[in-house]
Amino acid sequence: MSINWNILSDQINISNNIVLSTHINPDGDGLGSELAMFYYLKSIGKKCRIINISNHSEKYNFIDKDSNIEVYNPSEHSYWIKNCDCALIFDIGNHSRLGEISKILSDSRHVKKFSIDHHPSNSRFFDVNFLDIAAPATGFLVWKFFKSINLHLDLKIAEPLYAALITDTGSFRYNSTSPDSHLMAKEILETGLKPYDVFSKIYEQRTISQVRLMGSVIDSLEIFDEFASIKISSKMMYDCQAKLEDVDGFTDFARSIKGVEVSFMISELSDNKFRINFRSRGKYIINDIAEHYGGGGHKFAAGATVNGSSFTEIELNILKMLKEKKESLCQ
Ligand SMILES: [Mn+2]
Repeated sequence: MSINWNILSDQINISNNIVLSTHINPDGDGLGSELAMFYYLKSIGKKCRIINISNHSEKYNFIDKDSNIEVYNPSEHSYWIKNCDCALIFDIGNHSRLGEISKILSDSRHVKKFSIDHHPSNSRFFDVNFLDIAAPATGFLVWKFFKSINLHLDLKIAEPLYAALITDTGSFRYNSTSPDSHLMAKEILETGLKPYDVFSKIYEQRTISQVRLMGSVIDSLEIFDEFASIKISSKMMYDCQAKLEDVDGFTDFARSIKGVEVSFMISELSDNKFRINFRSRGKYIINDIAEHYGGGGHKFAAGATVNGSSFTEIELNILKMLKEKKESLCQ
C-alpha cells in the first residue's frame, strides 16, 4: 500500500505546536513510534509534546531517556492540546483508546488530526489516516515517513524504532514480519544499535511479582480442546503485589501450548470490569470476538474491556463463540 507522505511533511512544515499521542496502556510500538517522531520534530525545531492518556511500563523508560513523555492531566494539558496546530496519533486502532484526549481533539476545530496506524479501522475521526494494515508495526510507517523525507537515522531515533519493530513482530517471529521489516532492521543496525541492548531491556526485566503472578496464572489454566483460557483476579494481583503491566505476555504463553489454537486471558480490572486478551495461531480469526465485546485489534491478536459480568459468564460466552467458529470450519 502506498501512502502519500507529502501530506504529513507539508502539515509538519506549517505547524508550530504538535501533540503526539498513542493508545491507553501504551506498548512498545506506540511509545517507540511517538518518541522517534518526537526526536525528529525536535531536531527540526518544532515545539511538540508527547501526552499519553495513561502511564507506560517502566521497562520502556530507556527509549525515553530525557523523560519527554507526559501523562495527561486536564489542568496542565487540555488548553495546550486544544490550541495545537496538529495532533499525530500513533497505533490507535480506535480513537476511543485516546480516552479524554479524544474529546479535546474532537471539540477543537483548530487541531488537524492525523492517525498513523496499522490497525484495521475506518474511523472518520481523523482528518487524514496514514493507514497500512500490512505494516508490521506503526513504527515501520514512521520509518517509511523518514525515508520519504530522506532522513538519516541516528542512534537516538533508531532505538525507539527498533523497540517498536521488535515488540510488534514478536522479535521477527510473526507472519507480519515482511522482507521490508528486515530492511528496516538493517538500516537501524547500521546506526550502531546493539540488538541485545534493546531486547534485554524489554524482555529480560521480569520482576519477582511477575514471576509469582505467572505461577498463579498457570494454575488458572484450562484447556478446552483447541482453546486455552487463563484468568487473573484482583486477589491474585494483590497477593503477588503485581501491577497491571506485569500481565504482559501471558496470553502468548498460553497460546504456545501444543494443540492450542486460541488462547484468551480474562483479567479483573475493578468491580465488575474485565479485560480480555485474545491470541490465535491463525486457524481462527478472533478480532470479531473482541469487537463483539466493544474492543478490537488484529485478526490474531485482539482485546476488549467488558463491564458488568463474571469470569464464568465471560469464559462461557467466549467458548461458545469459538466453538461456533470451529463448527463452521468443519462444515
Ligand atoms: Mn502496533
